[in-house]
Amino acid sequence: MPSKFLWGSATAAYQCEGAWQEGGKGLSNWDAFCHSDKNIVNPVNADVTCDHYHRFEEDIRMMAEGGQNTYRFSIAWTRIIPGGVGEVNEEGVAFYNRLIDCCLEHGIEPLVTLYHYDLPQTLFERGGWENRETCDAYASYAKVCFDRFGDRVKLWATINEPNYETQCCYAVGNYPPNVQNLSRRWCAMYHLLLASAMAVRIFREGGYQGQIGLVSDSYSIEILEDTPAYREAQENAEYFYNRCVNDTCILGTMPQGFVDRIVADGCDRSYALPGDEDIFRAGTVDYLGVNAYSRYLVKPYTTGETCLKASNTGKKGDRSTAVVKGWFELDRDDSVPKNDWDMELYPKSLYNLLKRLEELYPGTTYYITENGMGYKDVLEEDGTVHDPYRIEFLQGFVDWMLKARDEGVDVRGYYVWSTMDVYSWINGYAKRYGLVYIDYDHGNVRIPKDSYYWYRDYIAQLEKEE
Ligand code: BGP
Repeated sequence: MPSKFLWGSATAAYQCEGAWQEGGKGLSNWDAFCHSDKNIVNPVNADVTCDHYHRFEEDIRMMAEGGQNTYRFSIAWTRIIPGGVGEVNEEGVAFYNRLIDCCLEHGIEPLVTLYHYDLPQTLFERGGWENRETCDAYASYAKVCFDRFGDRVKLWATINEPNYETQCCYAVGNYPPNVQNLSRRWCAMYHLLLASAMAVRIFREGGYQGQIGLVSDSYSIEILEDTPAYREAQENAEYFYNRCVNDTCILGTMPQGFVDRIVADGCDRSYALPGDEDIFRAGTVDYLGVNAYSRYLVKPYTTGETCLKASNTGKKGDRSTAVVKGWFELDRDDSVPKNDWDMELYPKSLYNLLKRLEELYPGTTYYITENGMGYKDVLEEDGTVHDPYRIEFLQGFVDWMLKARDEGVDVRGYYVWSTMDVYSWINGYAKRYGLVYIDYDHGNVRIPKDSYYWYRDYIAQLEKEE
């Protein structure tokens, strides 16, 4: 187990690997979606993207040279078991063996996510996460990964963002299968959480060494007025965005306050079977991975049907909004700066969140598994990329994270999203998060941004002080 604080960065398979039809890989739901006529917001795909599949050695070398000692990446299920269930694809196993070995050769601790949005298309066509069979398929796939990579990987994440993924897939409807139906969303989320618990149980029963957690997009839920109605909206939103996931994987039971609310909405919970409680209880995590981008500002529900909208165009005025009937609405504070995708730039949100998590789940271990800022970065003629806005953003989050740690929250690592520029779901390639710029038009050349050097120097400085 790493004893040092981990400083690194993160990616996900679909977003960075490319090589979508190489190495015996099967088709994923994102391959299919991005090639379909439903992909209308930014109709591009990640067939090649930054070509990490062929260039990971260069990327990992740059991470090491940038002072990073950990890399969070995800395994594409479709490379390991191309059909979702059945035959293991040895070429896929070999690829991740090379990737893991390369990390270790560079002194980089791998944190491996087993599932980050890309589901085998075969399973997607059978109902995806709405179908309980996907949980069993996932559990078998997880076991293959533990068996093949567990001798070297000591940090695992079961699932990336059960909240955000299902919100996009089944509430906003901008990710496949492009549905707007909260009951279906809760069913898919339930299965994601159950699958995670199954994998944790296999991990423990198999005696694999290391830590296993779940990565949760979690938010500081804030209000602008301190009234009973606002506080109630805040409580509802906390169930809606955070506690449905975090209580379940940390405490081993779905919170009653959440279950009561969705049942009151008429949600049919026949998918919750006897015996599941035992699986959840046996599947609690060693740590919570926190993907921290911003807070949610909420106010009391007023009127209208449930409607969630994400800002995906990068155009000013394209706003993220949410009305959840009977629960809350999103509020807005125009005095807080936002990026072109309507995301608040509010670093203190991480401190507020960690303090709140510590109240709810005292003594839990955390890794900040993602934190980053999307921006339309510019490559200058002299081949440099100046991103002072990102440095300011990241520095702010890191400072607030360290303050929470100094006050006793057990945070053990921090990952910038993303290691280099990658495909951004729905948003395409204009929205860049990387510490390293990818020149997509000129052979995917890698160009460290100012933030890359800032991060390198910052880590070195901290290590000197220790
Ligand atoms: C998280 C995802 C990442 C990444 C990031 C940035 O929700 O786990 O995969 O994409 O958000 O989001 P986006 O690319 O939508 O701007």
